[in-house]
Amino acid sequence: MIKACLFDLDGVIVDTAKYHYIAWREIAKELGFDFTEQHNERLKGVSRMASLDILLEVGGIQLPQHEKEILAHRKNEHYLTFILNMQPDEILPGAKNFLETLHQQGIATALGSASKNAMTILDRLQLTSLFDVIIDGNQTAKAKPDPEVFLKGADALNINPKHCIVFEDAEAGVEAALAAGMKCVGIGSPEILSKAHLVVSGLDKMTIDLLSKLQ
Ligand code: B16
Ligand code: MG
Repeated sequence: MIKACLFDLDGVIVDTAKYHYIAWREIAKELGFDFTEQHNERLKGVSRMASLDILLEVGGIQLPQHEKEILAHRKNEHYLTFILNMQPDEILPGAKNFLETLHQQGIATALGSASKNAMTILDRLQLTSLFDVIIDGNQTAKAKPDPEVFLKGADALNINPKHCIVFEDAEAGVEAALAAGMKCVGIGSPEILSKAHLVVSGLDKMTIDLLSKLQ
């Protein structure tokens, strides 16, 4: 029986990857190298500091920890200038509707995101009230594919993981859901998300009927 749905944020509810990309590209430019959209793919679902490590690897640069922290902070300041201007029309197709349907059906909802800016983003999109529980990068120590973020979500909802379904766009996120003992719906390409129990192109393709078939 499905009692809760847990959602990743970037790539499932909203596309923040494009803003992460502009901000990281600026940091790479300051450091003197190109950071392409293809490189950016490697940052999806990855924490801020781990993203910086990937960027520095691309540029072949090594820096001491305190300098890395300054760069990560600067990237975030730049990223926030975009995030603070986001509008509800940037919610990905079907996401709001599906969250509302779950509430009508009495199915609990949680956010499970690596982002430390998740609360700001949900507020800008006017979606905060549609989540019963929000677990983000401020409450987790271990990154996906570790199941921590989703287990904390289920725990806060007081629902057994076996009654939970996770919606994820990143391979590491799908692995985290499976490691948590949950079912997973992949959002995106079936080739990349082959470990998910079901893959759809977006939440606009999800229905309660499809959910119930996952039990
Ligand atoms: P922040 P998700 C992730 O969001 C992004 O996909 C990833 O690119 C980003 O580095 C990470 O959040 C941390 O974001 O710098 O805002 O803390 O997919 O886990 O919702
Ligand atoms: Mg994601």
